[in-house]
Formats: sequence, structure tokens, C-alpha cells
Amino acid sequence: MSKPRVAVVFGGRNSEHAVSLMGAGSVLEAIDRSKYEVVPIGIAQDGRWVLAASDQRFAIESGELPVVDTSGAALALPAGGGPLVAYDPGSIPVELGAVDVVFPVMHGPFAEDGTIQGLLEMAGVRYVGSGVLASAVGMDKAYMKTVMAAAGLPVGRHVVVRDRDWRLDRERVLKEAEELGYPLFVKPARAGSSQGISKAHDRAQLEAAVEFARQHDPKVLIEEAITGREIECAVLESPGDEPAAASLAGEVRVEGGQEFFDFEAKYYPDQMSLTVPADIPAETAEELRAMAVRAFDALDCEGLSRVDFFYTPEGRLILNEINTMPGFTSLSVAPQLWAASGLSYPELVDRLIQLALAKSPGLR
Ligand code: G1L
Repeated sequence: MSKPRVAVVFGGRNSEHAVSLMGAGSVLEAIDRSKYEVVPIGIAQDGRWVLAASDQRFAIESGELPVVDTSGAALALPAGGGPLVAYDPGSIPVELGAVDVVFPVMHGPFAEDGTIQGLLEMAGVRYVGSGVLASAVGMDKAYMKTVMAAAGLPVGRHVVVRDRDWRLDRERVLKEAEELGYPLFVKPARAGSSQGISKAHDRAQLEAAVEFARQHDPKVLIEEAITGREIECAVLESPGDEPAAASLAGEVRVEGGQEFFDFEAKYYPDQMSLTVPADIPAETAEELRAMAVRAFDALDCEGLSRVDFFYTPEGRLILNEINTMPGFTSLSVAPQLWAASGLSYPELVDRLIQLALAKSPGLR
């Protein structure tokens, strides 16, 4: 039997292009090439889809798409399935042949928001990770909290500020937010990672924080500040009929006393530390892991997600967020949590591909 062909699709038209390249570099390095044929496909900053050399190793720092085989190729996804075809600038098709599964390694809008997943659904191609709905809801922090609360999971108090509310009904919005009590965290509802987030201690800061968040997304979330340790858990879909499995819980600390994770701290591991297992009571860890699996199921997640909690000084657990495409270099939190739980990074990558291959394209 021939080897399954795995297309790793990475990059994308957004600010986190470089983050995706780091993840793609890790995945491409970890995939067992005696078992899979690998087809790396990059999406350049300008939106072009380019075929990369299959043995490509990426310059992690550059943030640039690496040298490609087929310069300026565009990718065509035939409706209703069939082989993927790439086109060069002269419209000469470059047959990729049938791809058995796509491993999307992309961030932010047009990527982890369900867009690429929808494109792959339409093309009838299997893919790794969560589907359209889980991806879209996971990306939107407002809807994510609504779904989690409906599933009985504890989420922090918050106010959703839509564009129209802010432009036409600002006073009411500010009053409602202030009922949560200062300090407040203000976040774009759908931006990737931690961009556009700030903390407000009074009304002037709150207005400025909303304007700042609105530079990333017209939909904004104002949240009560929760003091607590940050404990995270990675949930992995199981093969067959087994329920999804929770990794050990780990505690994340930002070095240097920043008030909250900023973009830099989150993606440069030397600025954060992870302790696995987290030094919390055993019953709390068990409760947290069970809650993480419930969160994964509440959103119909597939593949791998990372679920982040606050553990308050009073001993309460509050779900902060779920990430359907968590950081995914070998040093990122979710892979590290699984490594500490007995599943190495190459094993994790292999498991995710096997899970996707076992699915039939279409409704699942
Ligand atoms: F395996 C999954 F679930 F499909 C998956 C795919 C991609 C998990 C995590 C990621 N992460 C990313 O794509 C990244 C943009 C965060 C780069 Cl590492």
C-alpha cells in the first residue's frame, strides 16, 4: 500500500504568519517520512498558495516564506473532491495528485476561524483538528463563553460590545461594563493570540481600551479581572469510541512580572515557564481535567485543543478560554503537556494524522 499523502498547509494572510511558520517547521520535522508522504503548501502574505519543497526546513526567525519549487503557484480545490491541483503563474497546472489529509497549521482570521476547514469540507478533503463550527466558535471569545456557560462550565463575567452598540449606545455599554467593577480586561472578540488586549482601571482607560481592541475587531469583549493562577490542560480526541483524553494539568507563569500574557511572552518560551503537573490539590487537578474534556465536547472539538483556566485563591476554577489551534511547536504548551503525560511530539503528530485519516470526509 502506498503511503498516505499529508498536505501541511501553513502561513496565511494575517499578522501571525511567522507563528504559523514555526509550527509548520516543527510539524514537518516531526512527521515520520517512512510512513507518510509530505506535501508542504504555504500561503504567502499576499494570499498566494505556493508549493514548497517536500524536504524544506524553515528558517524559523525569518518570518518569510521559504524558497519554493513552484513560484507563484495558486492552489485550486476542485469542488466535490478530487486531486488538489496547483497552478504556476502561467496557469500551468502542477498536479499534486490526491491528498489523503490536510494538516492545517495556521493562525487567526481566515485560518483557525473555520474558514480553511470550510474550504476543505467543500473540497471533500479530510483534515486534522476541529471542524468548521468548533473552529469558528472557539475563535469568537463571546460565543465561546456563551457555549461554555450553557454547558454548565464556569466562565468569568463579561460584556460583549458590538460595533453598533459602541457607536450608538456607548454610555449604556460603559455603565454595564462598570458594573463588573474595575479593573477590567478589554479584548478583541476574534483576534488571534493576545493582540489588542489591555487593562483598564477607570473610564478614560476603558474607552481607550475599547478603541484599541476595535483596531483588531469591531466586536469587543470586556471582562472582569480574575486573580488566579493560570492552569492549562490539553485535550486530545481518542481513537474509536473512547472519550477524549485530558493531559496532565500544567501551570503557566509569565517571567518578568508582566500583568498578562502579551504576544511576545506567549510565543517566546524563554519568557514563560510551564510546570507539569501543576502544584495544585489532586482533587482540583481531577476536576480541572474533567472540565477540560467537557469544554472540548461542548464545542464538538476534534483533534487537539488547549483549555485554559484560572485557579483563584479561594480555590475556584474558572474557564478562561479554549483554543482549537493552540501553539504547536514542540516547545509549545499543549505538546509539552502531552509529552509530560507520556505522548511525545512525533507521537502526537502521528496520532492527529491517524485520527483525521480514520474519518470519512463530510458530516461527522
Ligand atoms: F492538530 C490540530 F489540532 F489540528 C492543530 C493544528 C494547528 C493544533 C494546533 C495548531 N496550531 C497552529 O496551527 C498554530 C498556528 C498555533 C501554529 Cl503552531
